[in-house]
Amino acid sequence: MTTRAGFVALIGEPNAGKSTLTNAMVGAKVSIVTHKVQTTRARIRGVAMEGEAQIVFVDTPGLFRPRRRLDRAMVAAAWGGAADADVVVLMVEAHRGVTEGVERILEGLQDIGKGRTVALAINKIDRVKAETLLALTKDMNDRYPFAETFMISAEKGHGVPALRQWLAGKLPEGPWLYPEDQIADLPMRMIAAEMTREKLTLRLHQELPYQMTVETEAWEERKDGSARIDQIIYVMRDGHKGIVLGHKGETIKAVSKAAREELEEFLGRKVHLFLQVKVRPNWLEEAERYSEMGLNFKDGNT
Ligand SMILES: Nc1nc2c(ncn2[C@@H]2O[C@H](COP(=O)(O)OP(=O)(O)OP(=O)(O)O)[C@@H](O)[C@H]2O)c(=O)[nH]1
Ligand SMILES: [Mg+2]
Repeated sequence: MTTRAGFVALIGEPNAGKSTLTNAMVGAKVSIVTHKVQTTRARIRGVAMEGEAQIVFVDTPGLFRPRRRLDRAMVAAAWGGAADADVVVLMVEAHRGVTEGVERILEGLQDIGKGRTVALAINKIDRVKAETLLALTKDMNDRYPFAETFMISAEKGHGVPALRQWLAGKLPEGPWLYPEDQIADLPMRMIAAEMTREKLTLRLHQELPYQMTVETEAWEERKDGSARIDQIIYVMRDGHKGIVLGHKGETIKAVSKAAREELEEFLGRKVHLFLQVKVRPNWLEEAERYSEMGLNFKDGNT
């Protein structure tokens, strides 16, 4: 049997469902998901098997008009993911159609898409009627020569197996890139930090999720088989620290509990999670924060 292997980059506007699809393809939660935009900050690789093919999905940060250094580094990471991939899948939201953001991505694809298979995945089909889908398919294909269009619901799983099968066939022949049982290519300490960031993002309102970052500071394997994990939540202002802690520490307690439970499920063992909040007004301009997130600090230069 000939084996195949390669990289499939998922790109699209923030909130398109890239991380949801990555997880659906892999069959496990390797990338965090929230209803808020700009959840994913770096490239997250999730590995899926389809017959004799190993598909390495590259979940990327959403593409938007960047303002801050962090935004620019995120957008650069996303386009970089597409440029390094064998196949690119552009995800758009069925109910939003061709937005200005989608138009800008199509412009970028003129370059990055050259010599590369680019497919279109219209996601969240559970939210619209069939007529809308047909019109959107036509509109998008008039604008760009997609190799194929898929109509999917990443969340409900509709169309996901068909897309995976098609992608497998587009990958080059060659040996697998990861051991067959590996599902993610991301250091465990980073996955753990992401889980906490997801729980924080779900609880915090307005701009706060965009002004904080989470890092795993220490990881200790204990003799009883459990793990002690220490994490730092960096915020920019004293007031933010108070909000993250919450009244009588309620917020941080709830976040810590939810993150710990998810970590325990992921690791299959007991976890002791310790969260600390630190005020660091300038963290968005610190190179070390970017390497911890898996981003290139210099990509943020104007
Ligand atoms: N109704 C519906 N919602 C979906 C579907 N797929 C994803 N979502 C929701 O859309 C929201 C965004 O999903 P994500 O997977 O985080 O989107 P993303 O593209 O990774 O977003 P960024 O990381 O911010 O770029 C979440 O609330 C998902 O539950 C779908 O097929 N149908
Ligand atoms: Mg995401």
